[in-house]
Amino acid sequence: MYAQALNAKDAAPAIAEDPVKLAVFQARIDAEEKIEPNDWMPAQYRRTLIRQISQHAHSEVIGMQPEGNWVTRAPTLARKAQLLAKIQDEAGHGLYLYSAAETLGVSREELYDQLLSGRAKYSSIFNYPTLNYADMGAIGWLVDGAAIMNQIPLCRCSYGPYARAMILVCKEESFHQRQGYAIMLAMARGTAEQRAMAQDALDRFWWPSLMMFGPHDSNSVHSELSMKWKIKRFTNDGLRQKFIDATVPQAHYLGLTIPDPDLRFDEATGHWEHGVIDWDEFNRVLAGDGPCNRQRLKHRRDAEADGQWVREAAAAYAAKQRKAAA
Ligand code: FAQ
Repeated sequence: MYAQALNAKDAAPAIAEDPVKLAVFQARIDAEEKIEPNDWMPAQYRRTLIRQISQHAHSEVIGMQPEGNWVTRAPTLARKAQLLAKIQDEAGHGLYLYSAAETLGVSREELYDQLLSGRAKYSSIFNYPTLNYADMGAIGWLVDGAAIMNQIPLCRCSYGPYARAMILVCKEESFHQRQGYAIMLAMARGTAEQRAMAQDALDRFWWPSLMMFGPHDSNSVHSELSMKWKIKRFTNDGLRQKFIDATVPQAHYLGLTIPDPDLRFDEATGHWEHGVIDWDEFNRVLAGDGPCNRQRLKHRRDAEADGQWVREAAAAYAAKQRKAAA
């Protein structure tokens, strides 16, 4: 019942738009003008943005859970404080992104409802468990690393509020990536046991991180239109390749092994060629059947229910203040 929707089944049918307005809109996009909330835009542009921005916001919110588990277990006070600050940043990104989505005429409550009912997707990566502290390093290094690779081009997204939100988000994600790499470096240079933990974290997070970039281009439902409208600037495979090219040398520097026997550097193209991604696993996770999907949504729903009295108290207090001021 609460499985994440597999395809764009919630998408409304295409609306026939005024061809003149559409041509003017496309010309503005082609001229690299930003589209702002009160500007005319095709219904499908609006829908695509609401879908992508809200999925992004949900990812930030659910993405706090795998790390939240480790705040009390991080090895030193400094490590706990760093992890807590990172998680707090993610909450901020979620709120910022919900605000950007609201500029498109959808309410935050509606978006929350889509998440809690399981109708909305969030990034597949957050349905994997975090089993040891090195996972905090791997998440910062790989998950934030993949997030930045995907989000730097979004700073040039044609929709103004989303593009501007991405500037702050990317700055913070870069910091997260570095703190994650610093954890990996400390562990890779530590005891044999710590090195083994770092390798184990890389082994478990490598392939799910590659899946963050979305399906193979040939199966990407939205890429063509999103590229035409400059919501996306690169295809899923294009960004995945950039991430691999940037990350493999970083793994070598750590002295760790990427868990892909087919990984090889192609001198001719200058790219690292990778093995086959397990798309069945990706589709299973998207369909709600990953290792932690149920746990993540249950936790989120419980938190929402636990916070109900706070929202009610705040609303009652605001009503009292209004009455007193009247
Ligand atoms: N997981 O046609 P496409 C972070 C869905 S933030 C789940 O290629 P599109 C920060 C896709 O939505 C991470 N679903 O779709 C952090 C679509 O479903 P729909 C999140 C996925 O939109 C770090 C269907 O498959 N980042 O990590 C995934 O053109 C550490 C067909 O796919 C963003 O959201 C997936 N991996 O391209 C927090 C960035 N991939 O709606 C805590 C913004 C695809 O038709 C700790 N989003 N799907 O039912 C994007 O750039 C794009 O939406 C893509 C997908 C590239 C994710």
